Amino acid sequence: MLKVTQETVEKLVNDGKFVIAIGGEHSITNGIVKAYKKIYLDEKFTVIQIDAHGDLRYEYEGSIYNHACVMRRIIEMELPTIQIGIRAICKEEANLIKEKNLTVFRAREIAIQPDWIERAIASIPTQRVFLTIDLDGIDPTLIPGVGTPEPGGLNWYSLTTFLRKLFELHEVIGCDIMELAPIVDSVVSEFTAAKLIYKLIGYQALAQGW
Ligand SMILES: [Mn+2]
Repeated sequence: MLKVTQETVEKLVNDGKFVIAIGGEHSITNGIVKAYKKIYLDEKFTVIQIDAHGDLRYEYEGSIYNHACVMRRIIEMELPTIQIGIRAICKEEANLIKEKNLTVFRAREIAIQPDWIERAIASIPTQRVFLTIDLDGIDPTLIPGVGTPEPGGLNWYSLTTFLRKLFELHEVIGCDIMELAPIVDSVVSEFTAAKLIYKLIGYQALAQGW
């Protein structure tokens, strides 16, 4: 499945499309990022992850392609990462963050330090970025329909202000929005996710002068 995802994204990007992938289990991001890694070869890009969880475990529930491992696979691809909105990590992940000196903007820090946006933008080491949004990074009162909700998280204006700046100041080569798990009799999560995609299209259009 990851291979098919990779080939599909590669084809779309090579056709000149700007891809916004939607899902789905967060491990899908592995296939998508591999496509960009192949297209951009040795030109580095940073993977910016908005997420409640570190997703840095080596393996989870018997698979190295579990949603809890997606960023570990990306670090193995030797791409720089910035993690934003994190508020749930295990010991293994905390150790890896220390050992590899990974850049993490925790949800609590985001809530109380409004200058996090400037600091996060300034911490990006490359001009090109790939953006992966796990919807559980956002406050679950805005998007309750996710697989693993966590209290806290980014609010709408904090998130969109950051994203707007990111698209303005960096070249976003692609993005994905993952982990939507609809709730019966509510469209709040789907609507917010759709609105977020609409925003991303707008930011890219502004940045690229479409
Ligand atoms: Mn995730």
